[in-house]
Amino acid sequence: MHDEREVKNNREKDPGREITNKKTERLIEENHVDNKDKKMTTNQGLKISEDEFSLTAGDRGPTLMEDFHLREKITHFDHERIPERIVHARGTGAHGVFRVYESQEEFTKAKFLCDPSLETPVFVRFSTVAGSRGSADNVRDVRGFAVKFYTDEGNYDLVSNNIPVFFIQDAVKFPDFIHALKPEPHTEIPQAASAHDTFWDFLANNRETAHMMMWSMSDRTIPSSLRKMEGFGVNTFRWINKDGVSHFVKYHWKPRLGVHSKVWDEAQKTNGKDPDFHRRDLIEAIETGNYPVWELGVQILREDEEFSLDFDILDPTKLWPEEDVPVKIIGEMVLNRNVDNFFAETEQVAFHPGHLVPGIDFTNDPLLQGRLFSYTDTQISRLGGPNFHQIPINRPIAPVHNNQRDAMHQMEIHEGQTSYHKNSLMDNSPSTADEKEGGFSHYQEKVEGNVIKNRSESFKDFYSQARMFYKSLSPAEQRHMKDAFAFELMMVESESIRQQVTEMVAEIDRELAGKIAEEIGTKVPEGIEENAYGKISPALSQESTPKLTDTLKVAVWITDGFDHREVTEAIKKIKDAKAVPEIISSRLGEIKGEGGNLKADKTYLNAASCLYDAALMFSNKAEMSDDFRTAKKEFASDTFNHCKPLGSQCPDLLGCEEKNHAPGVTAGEGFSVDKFMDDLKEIRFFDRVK
Ligand code: HDE
Repeated sequence: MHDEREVKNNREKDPGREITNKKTERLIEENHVDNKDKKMTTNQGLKISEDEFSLTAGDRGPTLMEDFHLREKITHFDHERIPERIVHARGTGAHGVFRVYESQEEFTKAKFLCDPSLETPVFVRFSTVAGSRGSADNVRDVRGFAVKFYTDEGNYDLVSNNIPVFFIQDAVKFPDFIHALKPEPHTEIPQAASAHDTFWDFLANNRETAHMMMWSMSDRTIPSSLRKMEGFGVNTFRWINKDGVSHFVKYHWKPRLGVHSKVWDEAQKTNGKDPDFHRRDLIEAIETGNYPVWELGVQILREDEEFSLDFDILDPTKLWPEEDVPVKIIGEMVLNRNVDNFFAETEQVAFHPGHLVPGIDFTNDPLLQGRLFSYTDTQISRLGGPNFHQIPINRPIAPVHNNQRDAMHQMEIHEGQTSYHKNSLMDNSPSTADEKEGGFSHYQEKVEGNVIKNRSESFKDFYSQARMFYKSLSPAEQRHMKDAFAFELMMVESESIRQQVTEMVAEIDRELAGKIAEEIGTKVPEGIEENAYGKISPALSQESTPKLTDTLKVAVWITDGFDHREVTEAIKKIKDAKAVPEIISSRLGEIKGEGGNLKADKTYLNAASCLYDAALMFSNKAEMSDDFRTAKKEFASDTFNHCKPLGSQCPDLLGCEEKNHAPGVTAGEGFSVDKFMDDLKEIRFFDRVK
């Protein structure tokens, strides 16, 4: 509403840019440039007297080469773009802080995980995987969830996704997988979508993808907000305590607001109405002081428990069921500051799963090992050379001293005669640090075996956990998954691929395969036996997730002549529930009510149901255009079909009386704002639409 808006437009009062930490203070002190009230200069610091006209010989004569300002300005512009990320090109970032609740010294010596008094600055970048930098936010895709901790012992990067498993087991297949996922090479179609032949061809012919295929077709790949996604480290990591004892670790980020998703029709419409939906949602939440919060959780296994589960814990296509290995919540991350410059911060940030601190180490997970090579390598071409760690957003707050020198874009001036180890001229500086002094030492794992190019037998059960995931979902989630499969496969042109995928799904669940087959014209052949795995993991369903009304966006429709007391009371109730009302009407500006006026935030032309979490629609008191009526009906109908809470004073917006009494609807005669507020607490009514 207006008060929040005014805050938003006033940078001085914007809490989203006020809050600082050790890292952002440094960025502000050392790197921020403020142009306000300054004179314009060239890049050499020369003041410029004219920036509208090039230097020409005579009024209408030729432009002169000696106009160095023109040349410098255009040259810089010509080189403004850098290559986008090979994957995860589309993203958005924010600053924040992390704090551990209590010392984890029993498991790790990482200082930021052992000292609850320490506030560790973080930078987080969320992303989609497949699309280009300018693609839409609400595509069906895995989301990246990369966290850089600026610890006193150096940067630690936890480069996670919003899904706990991955498509492949070995990094050598990553280029193949990404080639299949990205737009097809002969047409560069489709953008940011997996619904095409090569993606599904890859899945059907690389069956290790079965588990992740199910997650991709689940509601997780159409999150309702970046603030409502879980994060998972995916790979199995290792923690080492000060006595050198190692544990296996899986990371989880749990959002305070719970895990929530859009429905597919809503996601597609959102891409049209607001392709920047997710980044806008995150920026606005931080700007209005609604800082997103996640808790960090870990699943921990002792070394002697390595073989205690019914799958290989080094296999990144497997998750550790929370019911078997509980998630221990150890700390909290709050995102409380938006970036000041998207390119300098979000685009140039460089994550790497190999950025470690003492107390954290790798395992032999073959996917992880391949990742360790890839990330630095790709930064070199993306960020123009090996000095990308000197770009402000990437600089650690811990001091950096070594003998690495020169290269493109070197920003440091290293003093002295020596740049080698060992030396006597500089007293052997910089010197190495032993463990007591904070030096990193690799975990001394005992390894033996023959050199082979093969995969362990223990990685070869592709279907059991895929089945467990499907069977753990609620009926509504299962229905959404079936619909997702059907949609994606309808977009696949090759009948053979559609058939192959149907057979692959039948290995997981014959009934699901049958339902999909019915919609896409394929058959489930006799002889395919579905997997017999019977385990269920209730934690995998989103149904039992926390449901909070905080920050839910509620569309409040009014027209001239509205009852001021009635509407303001409703708005107060929405605000009391910590939700965010926005007034929609026929025009911007003051809407004249009985007993007082209210300002409209949006009109029927630039508001759409897919951009809101619920709608409360008061009757039209004034004569309205046909366009307005149509838009209002469409808004109500989408709110209904997307299973969101709906309150409508008019009895006929939904087109039939039966719908007025559907779950989560209060409309017509029985219309009640209190009932609407109760419905809001449920967030969605998925069983409303079958
Ligand atoms: Fe990545 N991944 N990845 N990945 N990944 C990149 O690095 C790679 C994998 C993830 O916001 C790239 O800087 C390989 C799993 C995120 O900047 C690249 C393999 C997980 C981001 C790369 C994987 C991820 C990336 C592209 C398989 C979840 C975005 C740009 C062996 C745990 C980070 C870049 C950001 C980015 C390689 C698999 C997460 C090409 C080779 C599993 C969140 O280096």
